[in-house]
Amino acid sequence: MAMHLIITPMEKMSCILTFCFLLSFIVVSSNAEFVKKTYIIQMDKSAKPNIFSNHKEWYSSKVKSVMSISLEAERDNNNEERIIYNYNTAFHGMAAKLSQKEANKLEDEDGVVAIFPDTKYQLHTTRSPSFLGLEPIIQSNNNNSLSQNLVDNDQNVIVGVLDTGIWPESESFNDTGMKPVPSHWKGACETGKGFEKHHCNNKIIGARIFYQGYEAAYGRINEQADYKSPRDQDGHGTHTAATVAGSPVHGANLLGYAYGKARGMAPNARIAAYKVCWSGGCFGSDILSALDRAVADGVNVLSISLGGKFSSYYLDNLSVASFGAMEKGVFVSCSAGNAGPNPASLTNASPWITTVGASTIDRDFPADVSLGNGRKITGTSLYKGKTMLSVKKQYPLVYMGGNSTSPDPRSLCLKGTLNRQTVAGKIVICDSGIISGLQKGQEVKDAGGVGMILTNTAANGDEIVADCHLLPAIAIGEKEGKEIKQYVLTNKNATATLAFLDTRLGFKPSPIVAAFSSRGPNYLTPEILKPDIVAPGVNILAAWSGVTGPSSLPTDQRRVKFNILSGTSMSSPHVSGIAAMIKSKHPEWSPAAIKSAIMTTAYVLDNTIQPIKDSSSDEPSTPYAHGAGHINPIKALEPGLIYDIEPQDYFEFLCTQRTELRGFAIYSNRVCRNTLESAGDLNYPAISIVFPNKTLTSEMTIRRTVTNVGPDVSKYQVIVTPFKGSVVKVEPDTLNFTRKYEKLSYKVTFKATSRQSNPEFGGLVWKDGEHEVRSPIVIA
Ligand SMILES: *[C@@H]1O[C@H](CO)[C@@H](O)[C@H](O)[C@H]1NC(C)=O
Ligand SMILES: *[C@@H]1O[C@H](CO)[C@@H](O)[C@H](O)[C@H]1NC(C)=O
Ligand SMILES: *[C@@H]1O[C@H](CO)[C@@H](O)[C@H](O)[C@H]1NC(C)=O
Ligand SMILES: *[C@@H]1O[C@H](CO)[C@@H](O)[C@H](O)[C@H]1NC(C)=O
Ligand SMILES: *[C@@H]1O[C@H](CO)[C@@H](O)[C@H](O)[C@H]1NC(C)=O
Ligand SMILES: *[C@@H]1O[C@H](CO)[C@@H](O)[C@H](O)[C@H]1NC(C)=O
Ligand SMILES: CC(=O)N[C@H]1CO[C@H](CO)[C@@H](O)[C@@H]1O
Repeated sequence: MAMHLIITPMEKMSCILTFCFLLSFIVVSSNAEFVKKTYIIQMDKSAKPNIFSNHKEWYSSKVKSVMSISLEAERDNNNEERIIYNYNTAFHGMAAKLSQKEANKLEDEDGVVAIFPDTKYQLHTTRSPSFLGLEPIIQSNNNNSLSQNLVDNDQNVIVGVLDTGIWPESESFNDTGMKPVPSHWKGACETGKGFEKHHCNNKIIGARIFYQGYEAAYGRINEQADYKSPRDQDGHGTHTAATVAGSPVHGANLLGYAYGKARGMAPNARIAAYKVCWSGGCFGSDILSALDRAVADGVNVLSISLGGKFSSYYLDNLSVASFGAMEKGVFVSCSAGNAGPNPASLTNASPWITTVGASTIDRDFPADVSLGNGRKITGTSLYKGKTMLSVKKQYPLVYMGGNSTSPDPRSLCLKGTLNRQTVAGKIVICDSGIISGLQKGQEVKDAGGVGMILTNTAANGDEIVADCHLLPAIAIGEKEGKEIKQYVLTNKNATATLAFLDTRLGFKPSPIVAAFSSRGPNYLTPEILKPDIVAPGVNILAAWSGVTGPSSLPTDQRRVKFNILSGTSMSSPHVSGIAAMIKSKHPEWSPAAIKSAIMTTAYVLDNTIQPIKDSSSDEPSTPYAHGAGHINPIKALEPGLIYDIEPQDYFEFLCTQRTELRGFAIYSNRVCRNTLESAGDLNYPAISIVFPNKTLTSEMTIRRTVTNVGPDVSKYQVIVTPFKGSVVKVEPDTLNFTRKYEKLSYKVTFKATSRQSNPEFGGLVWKDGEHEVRSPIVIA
């Protein structure tokens, strides 16, 4: 099994950078009346008059109507610039630059629910809580119902994290204010090298190690290279645990980058660390054992950022063990993997697992390459160090790649390929691939290079991810990388310099599905759409091990309290934390109910109100990349309806598959009752139609049952997107509930009307005026 951490990552950015805004931003003008501050304005979404075609337009007109500076005076600054952020997801409204007077006026306008100044000057939060709509609400002084929802969560939810252990001294695990460990907890605090009983507290309530499988394969753990105890040498487990349930830490940052408040998704939840990964790998048997133990200990949620080959349900230890966890009511969230954008590349696709893909947040770390010919190209970097290149000087630039007809292997900057004579004192261009970009930086540094430009190749396109390099280094997308290489190949005296621009917020568009995020379809069972959801997984700041540098290179002597990492390893703990939050609000909900709440409330539009894009194509992403969409935590607390699934239903699903059933159902004796006609009838919150033998007369019907978790009397109406190749009919098309927890069923019939060469995508939404319960639809 491998950790789902991206080591040579990439993120999309470049040309769109000019549209970046800072959320905390002040414009000072000579006239005090016109001093503008940023306000966050919460709007009543349903109050939009019909004359406006979208909310953005409406917000714009609201702001225009209260502007005290004449439109003429603002003609260079069009009104769009006053609105620096549209909230159309977890929170409805905008952030806008307004004078005090304008803000007062706006407060009295129809449709305005609340307005509050964004008082912090430093950039807030480790951004993902804020981006997810959790943070501005908690930080606001407003006493609105949303903050109540989030603040009162109790401390009885326990999240088990299967990973590389934990660094207990991190401020993210400070237990100040936490009540004693719940009495139902049966876990233990195992001790060993560097880990004593006192390292557990009311935040880290359990810590265990599992190494038998590892030692069976590799021999005894090298105690020089790793702690044979729950202590985290690597950093990965500390990062994921802190993302799930870290306590708030003010002033968190990595070498000054991403400065703000760091906190987990469920800061009141407890953490139990199960160390299953050692330097060299994580073994299925150790994972199986840890999972089993965690369930017995009494965890409510499991966060697993690991994956192996997904060849069948019964041969995959994680799949088998998580079935048992699900039977015991434990929610399991796993990373989808980083093998995207290849189709059918995902792991952990069992239907009882919540499979999480990765997307960007609205924060980036821009850095500029200025070429000798005057061209400036923007990439990304987390470099910060004493050795900076002068922005006024130009440095010789070298690329050893030859040309496209005769490529040179030295272009990859692998170990031992760089000649000191060619490289010393120069900025070296290295193509990405084979080893991590961080390691390439080390090679360039060792050969006397002063800087590095890491250029993407076709394999990773224009998606660039920031790295914490050991020398001045910037990652650049494929297209712009080509331009730089062309410049070097056609100029004898090519030069450049590198500049690092710090952290920017408000990046648009975001979210974007990361190119590396593994994709569907689910090749074991195409009727079950995977991944389930996407969550932040690019450039995520969280706690780190005290004995490993931020680049993870053995030569890296830097020590940091927080590190920035990318991968579906980072997105899965966001979902585990949000599941913990839902569990604390609805303790009786099954894992399937929690997953349903997360999926049916997800959003599919970005912060420019366009369909969420796919970084690998720059086109709208499909459900094979984003599943149900991007997680929307506050909505997920009150989904209206849920698609519930009992353990026996999952077993019936297995009965429809050609898989061995032995090994499943460790906690009960189950037999096939053959209640499911096909896998597509599993009560999943997503719909994936696979015509067995598609002809123009093919027809397929699937059945679903929803449980009312909203008000007793609720009336829902269905809306289905139209499809080119099929007619879709839902029966009945209204659902009238008379009490909470009532279940009502419906069926959906798909009739093929024309041949489509590609899969078609859409959605089915049940609406009651307050809730929108959306299931993605794929017709393949
Ligand atoms: C917030 O609202 C609750 C009731 O909803 C009330 O009891 C409490 O006093 C309010 N707090 C503030 C600070 O207004
Ligand atoms: C934990 O947090 C509290 C409150 O912020 C602080 O007073 C205390 O020093 C912290 N403990 C540690 C070990 O850092
Ligand atoms: C590419 O490089 C090779 C070897 O250096 C050279 O022979 C060839 O002419 C070059 N081709 C182009 C198009 O520059
Ligand atoms: C390149 O640099 C060398 C040495 O600095 C100089 O002699 C030469 O004229 C330069 N060539 C061009 C084309 O600028
Ligand atoms: C599948 O299609 C073939 C012709 O393309 C037809 O002979 C066969 O009967 C079909 N099978 C089913 C189950 O519809
Ligand atoms: C639900 O109620 C509406 C009237 O409010 C009615 O038109 C509709 O037929 C009812 N649906 C069902 C399935 O009973
Ligand atoms: C219970 C279970 O799934 N065991 C499997 C764990 O993984 C090993 C190696 O792939 C298999 O041999 C076991 O059968």
